[in-house]
Amino acid sequence: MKDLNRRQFIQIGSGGAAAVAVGSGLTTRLWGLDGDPTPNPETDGDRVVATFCEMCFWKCGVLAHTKGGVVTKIEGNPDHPLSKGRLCPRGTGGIGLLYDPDRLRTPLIRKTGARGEATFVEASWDEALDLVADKMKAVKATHGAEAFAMFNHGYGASFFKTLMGAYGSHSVAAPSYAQCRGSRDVAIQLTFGAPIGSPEYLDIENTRVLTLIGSHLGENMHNTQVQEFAAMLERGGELVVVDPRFSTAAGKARYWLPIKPGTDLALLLAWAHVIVKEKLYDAAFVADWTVGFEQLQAHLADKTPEWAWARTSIAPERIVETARFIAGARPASLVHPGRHTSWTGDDTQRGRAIAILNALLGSWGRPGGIFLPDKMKVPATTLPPMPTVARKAADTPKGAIFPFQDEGLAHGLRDASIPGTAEYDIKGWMVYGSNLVQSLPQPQKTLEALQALDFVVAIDVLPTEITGWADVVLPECTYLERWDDLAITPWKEPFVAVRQPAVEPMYDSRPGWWIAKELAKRLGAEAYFPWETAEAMVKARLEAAHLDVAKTVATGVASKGRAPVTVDEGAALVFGTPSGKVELFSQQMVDSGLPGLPDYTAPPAPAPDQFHLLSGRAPTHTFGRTTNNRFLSEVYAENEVWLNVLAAKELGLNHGERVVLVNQDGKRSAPIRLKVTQRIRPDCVYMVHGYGHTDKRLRFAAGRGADDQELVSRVRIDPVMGGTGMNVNFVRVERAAESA
Ligand SMILES: Nc1nc2c(c(=O)[nH]1)N[C@H]1C(S)=C(S)[C@@H](COP(=O)(O)OP(=O)(O)OC[C@H]3O[C@@H](n4cnc5c(=O)[nH]c(N)nc54)[C@H](O)[C@@H]3O)O[C@H]1N2
Ligand SMILES: Nc1nc2c(c(=O)[nH]1)N[C@H]1C(S)=C(S)[C@@H](COP(=O)(O)OP(=O)(O)OC[C@H]3O[C@@H](n4cnc5c(=O)[nH]c(N)nc54)[C@H](O)[C@@H]3O)O[C@H]1N2
Ligand code: SF4
Ligand SMILES: [Mo]
Repeated sequence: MKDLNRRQFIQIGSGGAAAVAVGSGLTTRLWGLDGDPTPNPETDGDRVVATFCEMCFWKCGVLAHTKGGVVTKIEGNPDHPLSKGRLCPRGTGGIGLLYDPDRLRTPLIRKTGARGEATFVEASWDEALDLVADKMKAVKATHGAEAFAMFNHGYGASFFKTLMGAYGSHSVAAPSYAQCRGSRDVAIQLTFGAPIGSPEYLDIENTRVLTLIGSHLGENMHNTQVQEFAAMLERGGELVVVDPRFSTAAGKARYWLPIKPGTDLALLLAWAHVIVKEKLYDAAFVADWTVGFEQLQAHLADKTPEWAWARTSIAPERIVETARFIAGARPASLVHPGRHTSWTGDDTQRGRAIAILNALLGSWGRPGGIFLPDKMKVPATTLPPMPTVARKAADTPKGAIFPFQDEGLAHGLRDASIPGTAEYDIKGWMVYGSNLVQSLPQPQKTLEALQALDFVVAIDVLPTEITGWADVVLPECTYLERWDDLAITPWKEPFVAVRQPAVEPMYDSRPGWWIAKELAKRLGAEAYFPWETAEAMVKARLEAAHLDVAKTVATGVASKGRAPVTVDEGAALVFGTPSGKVELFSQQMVDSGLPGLPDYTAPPAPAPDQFHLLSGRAPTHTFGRTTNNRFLSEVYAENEVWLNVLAAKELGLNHGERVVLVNQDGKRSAPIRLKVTQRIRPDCVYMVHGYGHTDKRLRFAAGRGADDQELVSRVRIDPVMGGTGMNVNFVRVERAAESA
């Protein structure tokens, strides 16, 4: 298909309106229909709306400039603590989503053909909502409400969670738990008895030594962290990067440790060994605030740098040197807990080792470490009590228990939709803002489940793969066209932020609140949506919190200013663990039949002709969410697979040619361009996740690059919380047929 040029795109997107300007973090351009390339700050916007971003989940405050009913520019809100006036490129590129010519425009109903053949007809909202409600009632009557599952990602999901609760189902899960941050969250909770937060409570700007172990800040663009990271480096802060790949951050690091994938736990234990043996730890913090130091010391006795060397391939003297370097900066020495940590199945234990290191460094509650956030008090909305659900959720396999699982498992609900595998079968899905076909491992199971279900409804903004598998597609308007619930964020300066529309919903798309309330009406649950609009709800909540409604809506944010968030400022240390202390040794884990201290087990290894398959992020994209965004794709339109020069030479493959990856189970990727580089270990390949879209309605992204998920046919399950370790797949690299 011929790509639309920019001018056509703008014509389609804005219905011929005057001008669309995009200022990106990288370049600032104005694309006027009259061809005028000069931005004019005086006349750029005639209205500025303060709202928050949804291009990823960080929720930065944005100012959307509009003119003549068209969003012309998106900037960072200077009053918002997460953006401080700046956005990442994806945030500024939100215009490319709003005016994406491929947006879902009207409700769709599958009329003919099998599910997945995408033979839809346009429908009215009444028709579509009636059908969804009828199907939900039918599942409830025959199988129980809990046999209807909901998958979600993103802030707008809150209304649909309420809807599911009111309907009587607790079968609710997000891939952003078991496929993302769940293991890390549980590890921090087990050790410190407190959450790490999202946004994480990391005082990076004051850190003296930041250790990134598989956390690729700079490519992972979480705005506040990247800003603080830059400030920290400017101030002379130092960086230790542990990554099999020479990441953007590695380029700025004092030490880059190209670790063998899946062996982080060995390095973490060896670092702790050195820090304990050489008495480099914060002895006062350990004595006053931790339990289990003796057990830890005994556990670490044989985890020597030499022991770790054999496992990680990092030389012992490097391990000793970096341990001393890291400890030398304590307590302003932070080992970043990461975010996406569903890697090898021992991920909660890996997270525990990171938590233990931070405890040894005394960085909890200290400047440059992990701060103790404060939160604004906004009374919770009073709703009628939710109906109780008799059966436990079906998200774990028959008989299985993950003792510290504290959210739903998305892959588990998927598996339970394949008849006969769980305590009871899941029969219907509601999918909000989650492209399960690309985001869940073992995609063959996702397709199997999708074929077995009685009913699937997808609520989305774009025709991504999951919508092609639905029976009914409900087009939500984008975040720039709707009110959502207040964001109440615990932070250094606690704040509440308002999401409100910059422009009216385009086409026949509707806000999530309206969709959820209309469904609730049809399901006899309207009492759970007591306001006419989300706007009325937001304003009522602001009033209940005694905040100035007009001012908060105008500025997009209300804060009560900085609270004491470190011990040095007078904040108190409180640990919500059973012992009330930091649990270096975890009795709770032992009581659940798990090791009380992180035990290293060797990860599965590739065959001699295979490579570890690793994935990550591109700075200008939020995985598959933005790969159809024409503005953002100007920078990185297609992913590539990184392969070390030596390996490429051995295979006779050249930079730039197309290859296919074939995994241990014979699964093949789409053709993908080869990037031959010295910046990765010779036993690994790396690609950015979120490419290789297959739905042709994504006219820009379809067929560009490859989807790593097609190669994730194996997982290793984390016994602590049920997460899916996905970095246990190995691939061969073959020349693609067409370029052979
Ligand atoms: N192989 C592999 N798998 C992974 C990862 C990986 O790196 N590799 N990463 C994992 C991680 S870290 C995560 S967090 C998960 C995320 O995976 P998902 O839960 O699937 O989340 P997204 O990819 O953000 O979902 C994108 C969907 O939301 C839609 N959308 C965007 N904005 C809106 C909106 O305002 N309203 C509605 N209704 N829909 C909207 C998009 O069009 C798209 O269909 O994937 C995980 N899966
Ligand atoms: N621009 C942008 N930013 C994003 C996102 C996005 O899509 N785009 N997504 C957001 C989301 S939802 C999440 S969860 C985060 C994810 O971002 P991160 O928390 O940083 O996690 P990953 O993407 O898993 O990290 C990938 C890095 O780990 C390295 N790695 C792979 N295997 C190993 C290993 O065994 N050991 C070590 N030490 N390193 C290894 C890879 O080479 C890569 O550099 O990013 C967030 N920020
Ligand atoms: S980090 Fe970027 S994409 Fe995410 S909310 Fe902030 S500006 Fe938006
Ligand atoms: Mo994530």
